[in-house]
This record gives sequence, C-alpha cells and structure tokens, in this order.
Amino acid sequence: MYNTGIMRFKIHSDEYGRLTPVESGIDIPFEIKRVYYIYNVLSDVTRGLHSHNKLHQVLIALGGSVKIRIKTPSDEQVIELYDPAEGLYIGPYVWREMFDFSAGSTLLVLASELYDENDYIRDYCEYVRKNPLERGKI
Ligand code: T46
Repeated sequence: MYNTGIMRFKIHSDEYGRLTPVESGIDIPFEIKRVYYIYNVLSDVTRGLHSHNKLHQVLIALGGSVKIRIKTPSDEQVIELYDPAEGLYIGPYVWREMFDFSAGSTLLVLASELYDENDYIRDYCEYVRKNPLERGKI
C-alpha cells in the first residue's frame, strides 16, 4: 500500500531495562513539529475515520496495543501495534481507523505539521474523489 510502512527503532537493552531513541529527521523521515498521544480509550471505540492531504505521521503504541486499519480505495490492511520499538508510518491520502485499544494503552503520534483542521478529509466519498494517487484508476 502506498504512503505506509512499518519502522523498526533501535533498542538499547541492558539489565536496567530498555531505551528506544527516536530522532527527528534520522529515525523519522520528517521534521517532527507536533507530538500528541491518545489514551483512556474504551475498547469498543473507533477513532480516526479520516485521511490527510499533507500530513506525515508515525504512530507508536507506547503501552498496551491498538489496531490500525489503513485503507485506500483499492487496498486495506489491519496492523496491530504493541511494540514500543515499532512505528507505523502513515502519509497523505491514506484513510485510517484506530480500534481495539487495550485497557491502559497509549498511542503516541509524531507529526510533520502543526494541527490544521483544513488538512483533514473526514468524508470517505470525498476522500476517494479527491485522492490524486487514485486518479486514472477509478
Ligand atoms: C490522526 C490520528 C492517528 C487538537 O486540538 N490538536 C491536535 O494536534 C489533534 C491531533 C487533535 N486536536 C483536537 C481536535 C479534536 O477536537 O482533539 C480532538 C480530537 O481529535 P480527532 O477527533 O481528530 O482525533 P482522532 O484520534 O480521531 O485522530 C487523531 C488525529 O487527529 C489524526 O490526525 O491521524 O489521530
């Protein structure tokens, strides 16, 4: 699927535990301008249900687990995040839905831009219609 991918981060492990560094522009393929985290989500809740025009993001399950459905008009995949040393990259024009949050889970998101509601496409039909990566295919 375009504009998505799993990223593996370094782990410094010793008898005192584990440490994973994540550096902007090095481990993450963009400058990190914003960080937010999603937590206290009930297990029957689905979040997301939108796409972005410009935004690049990396999602990391810092604790617990969460499933992410990533979707384009021609492809669909569900990825379970549970490893704090693993990130899911999601770029522009990929629909995302986050669900099945385990109790006490925290989803960290590193984003390439400051918050801008105008960058969201929240209607699936509009997303399909406006998606430049699908032009000529549908
Ligand atoms: C995404 C997925 C993975 C802000 O004020 N600043 C922010 O940086 C963000 C992300 C949200 N908000 C406000 C906007 C809404 O009033 O927080 C509220 C909840 O946001 P939203 O319903 O968009 O949250 P999710 O979990 O559906 O989606 C979020 C991101 O918005 C989105 O970019 O890709 O996480």
